[in-house]
Amino acid sequence: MGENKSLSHCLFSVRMRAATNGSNGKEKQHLSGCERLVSDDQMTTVVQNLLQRVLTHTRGEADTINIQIDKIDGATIRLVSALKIESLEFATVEQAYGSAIASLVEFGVSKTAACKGVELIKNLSASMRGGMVLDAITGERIDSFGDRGIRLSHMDCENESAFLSYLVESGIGGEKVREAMILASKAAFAKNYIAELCWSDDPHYVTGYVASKEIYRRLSPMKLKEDYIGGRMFFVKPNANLDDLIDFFEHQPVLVKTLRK
Ligand code: PML
Repeated sequence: MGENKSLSHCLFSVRMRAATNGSNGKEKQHLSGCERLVSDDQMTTVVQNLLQRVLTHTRGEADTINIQIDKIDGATIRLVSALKIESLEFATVEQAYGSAIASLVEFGVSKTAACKGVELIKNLSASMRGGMVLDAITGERIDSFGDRGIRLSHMDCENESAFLSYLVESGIGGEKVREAMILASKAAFAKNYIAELCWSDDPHYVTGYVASKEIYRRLSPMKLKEDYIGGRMFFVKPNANLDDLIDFFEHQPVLVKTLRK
């Protein structure tokens, strides 16, 4: 599982968000976001790549694109291990939900909480920008951030080519899974974390996942094509301190490493 080492050199957190601004009768809406933790010599290329991504995402045309760059002291960055990847395919969404619930129970979530979790995402009326936090035993939602949820930030892989090789060797690839794996590996390192459940808001992307402190288990299909609603939730121990969790998720810089370079 994770490690608690730090880096000697500083990095830069590059974050980009695209949104509609609510003008011309349109709804004000978050469209997409992406981020990296990179060295200064990679910054220009990374900004260009992220801009290309937010300009070509599938959720509509952006009115506003925000780019934020912050210097990160290497001594504050923690290195954590990438989760082990598994992939399961199902004939129907219902079978995938059943498997998600069984996996969550295997990871330590109660059946009640696992079922509530699936229902909560299924019944969302709009996609969430971040994740909900649920008590892993009672299934009660313990954050009060509504549709926004809690966003994970300040994370990346430690070595891009090693990380991409790790994904390819696991039979997968692409930006979505790259980002989801980094996010899930960071989240798994949080104190009092038990598991995560997620599926995408991308109408063309039907694979979702459940994760534990060790495993990233991909499940497909977790929704039907053309469905614009997705969400994410974290199941935590009943005694988890929400402020500590939010602080770790939002502010702790983390690099995810694979075993080989
Ligand atoms: C998202 O779009 O944020 C969720 C991506 C889920 C990726 C699942 C996978 O392919 O492993």
